[in-house]
Amino acid sequence: MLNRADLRGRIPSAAELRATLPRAEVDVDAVLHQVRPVVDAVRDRGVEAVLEYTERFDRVRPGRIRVEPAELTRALDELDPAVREALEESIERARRVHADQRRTDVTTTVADGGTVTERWVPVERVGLYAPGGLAVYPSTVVMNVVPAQQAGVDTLVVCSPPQAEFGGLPHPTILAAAALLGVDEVWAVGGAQAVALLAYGGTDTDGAELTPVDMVTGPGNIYLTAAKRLLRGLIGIDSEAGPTEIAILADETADPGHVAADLVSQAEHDTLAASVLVTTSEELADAVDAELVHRVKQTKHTERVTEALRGRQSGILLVSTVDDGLRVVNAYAAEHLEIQTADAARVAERVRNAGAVFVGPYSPVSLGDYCAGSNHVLPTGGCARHSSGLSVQSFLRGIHVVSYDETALRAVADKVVALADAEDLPAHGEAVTARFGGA
Ligand code: HSO
Ligand code: ZN
Repeated sequence: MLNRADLRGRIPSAAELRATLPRAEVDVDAVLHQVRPVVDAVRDRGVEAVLEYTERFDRVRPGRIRVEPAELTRALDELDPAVREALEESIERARRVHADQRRTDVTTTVADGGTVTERWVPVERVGLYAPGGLAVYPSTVVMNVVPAQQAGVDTLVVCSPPQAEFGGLPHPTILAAAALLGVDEVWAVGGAQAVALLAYGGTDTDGAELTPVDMVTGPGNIYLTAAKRLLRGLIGIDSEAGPTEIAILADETADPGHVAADLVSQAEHDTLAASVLVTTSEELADAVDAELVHRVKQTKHTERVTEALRGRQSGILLVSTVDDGLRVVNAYAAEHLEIQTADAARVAERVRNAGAVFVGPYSPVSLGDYCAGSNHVLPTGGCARHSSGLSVQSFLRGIHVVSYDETALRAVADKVVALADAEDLPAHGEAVTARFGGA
């Protein structure tokens, strides 16, 4: 049921690969003109504008949008105990991995009396967007909040769209996840208006204040992404998340049932999701295809999965050797890459471009989505060639602290002057020589 391309016997160029396996395209620029008035209205009229857009887009008009602490507690009390336990496990594992990402300040003595210290300072206020509607992902709340908390971010604000069926509150699982994580500032606001409110701040109908944040992370639809693009600079943003992708590099030792199950698992997210199998074995390809037919029939979201698997962005690529397969997956730079080959750990060491790598038959992507301890906010659309997933580092800034004494400055003064003169910026040099009796 997947498209197939035969690349055996020749190594495709990167351009050829891109043509063979096109990526789903989401044209964010096309909606910027629709989003700009929303952002401007929230900047100019605050919560009043937020409520108007909420009524229009979410078809609900909450009396106030700041969620009361009691509502968070209630959502947690009413959470299914099995889900609570699973979320607790997910949080605990993610905390362990992300705690190890914390950075320590480093001081380098550059010259006698001259040091540069790199101080790692967390962002002060961060807004996290949690979508509502079809994609209610408490796991994504975990994956955004945990690294921010481990980085030492002072204040986290969660925004999630109000839902008419929950009395104008965000989805209760989102509230419960926030409560479990110890986030107590939650606002019932969604879409572009949420990003604008986070960026500009505002006052609720009952006087509660949302102080502007420094950075906004979290996934959302094209309008949310457009708002982030418009506000980038005023606020920091995470990378733009496109449709999810799974690539599997497999040889004849892989279990076709597992491979098919994993391809379906990510196709379930979105009709534009990409499920790609790169394999040296035609028998495996045939067996996976046969398994897919059964699985797709049985799975809950048959239509969505079928559309994703049949899309131009999904397919099977046959390659001659695992080495060629590595070339292909490195060129593709998938958000998620599974290695299901003999000696998978050795093959995985040679992966250069991927958001996250899942090694061997017992490390499926869905483990990473929830409970591996790794982060599931990962670069899509080939951005894994130059970017990493969300981590503690995403919420830190490295500030260079320069401290030279008189002797150290004097020792290097002529070099500063030479470079300043070479750039025709003599006042730069004079700022140094002025300290030593010069002009
Ligand atoms: N696979 C998605 C994350 C996710 N999966 C959330 C389930 N819930 C993008 O990495
Ligand atoms: Zn997923």
